[in-house]
Amino acid sequence: MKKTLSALLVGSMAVFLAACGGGDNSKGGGTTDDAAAPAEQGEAVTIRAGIGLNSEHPQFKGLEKFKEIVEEESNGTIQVELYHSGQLGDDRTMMEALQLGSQEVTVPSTAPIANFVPEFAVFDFPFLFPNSEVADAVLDGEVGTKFLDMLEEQNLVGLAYWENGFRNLTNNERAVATLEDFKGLTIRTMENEVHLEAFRALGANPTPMAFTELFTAMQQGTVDGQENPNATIYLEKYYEVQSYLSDTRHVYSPFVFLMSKPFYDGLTEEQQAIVREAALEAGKYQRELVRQANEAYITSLQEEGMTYTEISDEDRQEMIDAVQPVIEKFSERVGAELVQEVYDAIEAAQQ
Ligand code: TK8
Repeated sequence: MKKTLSALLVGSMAVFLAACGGGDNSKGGGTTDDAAAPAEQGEAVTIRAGIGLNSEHPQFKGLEKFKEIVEEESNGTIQVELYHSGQLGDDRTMMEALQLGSQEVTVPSTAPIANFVPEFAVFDFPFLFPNSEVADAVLDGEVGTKFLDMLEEQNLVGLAYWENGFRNLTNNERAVATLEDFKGLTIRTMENEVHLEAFRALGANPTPMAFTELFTAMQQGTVDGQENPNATIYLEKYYEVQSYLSDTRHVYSPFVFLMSKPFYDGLTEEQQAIVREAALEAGKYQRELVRQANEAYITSLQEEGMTYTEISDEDRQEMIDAVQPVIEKFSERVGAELVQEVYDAIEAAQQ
């Protein structure tokens, strides 16, 4: 399928270039010393970008923006195909496909990335980022770049941070307002040890599960609840199977725009610059959309019948205290120095 497609694209490129009076569509490779426009270098390539969320989510809108920029800037020599709702698999499967070069782009949360690069666990420390602006400053700054660089060893290229957002708890048992209220709730978590242990420390009974299986698990009552940003809760229609929403904001979830390294390495330098720029540019747009959505859907979710519970500062502090041992344990695993760099960057961003 892929071969046929790219053969077709190369074919039509040859026709296009001949019509333009060009003629050199020799294979690009990693570098080129040809100063011609991108459309005249390298062979036409296709990026298949897949995510777990559906096509209404700002994450998909961000991918549409990425597609628009890339196809325009490359004069169509880079085509982008978009897949949503886990059409290409769950986060882990898609990341593995990127490693092998059988898929080009995916945009997972940092949580599943920690199974590939353990240091990423730090970004899922509960209550780490105070707000999105601080997260932007840290992730877009030196510290964030340092983590993106670690992905290369795993055959992945991290092009940009996007935003999933602050995660909130939903469940079917009770309005969760206090630490006590977590007790015994069976909560689906992402496949990440920090999340697992944090929910255990809060007194819940966490069950790690791929996102693609979550709706059915809630519907069938396999789990009492889950946690995700409001945009996901609303756009995935979790209100149809969940009654209570709590403003726990227990962790900020960054998204990372990942590209297959074998694919990236095969692009010309100009093509690499185009996808890099586009991932950042589309990310700015995506962050704006998702922030508005996460805020606006608080009302929408109540209109859909969910009971909304705010958490008092005092109760939140009890939750923060409860997960402290988990943060200490994983700080050791990540490396105290690296964790300190993250804390320092957070502090610097708040000045
Ligand atoms: C979508 C996931 C999802 C994440 C989760 O593929 O698994 O709960 O928040 O949005 O990345």
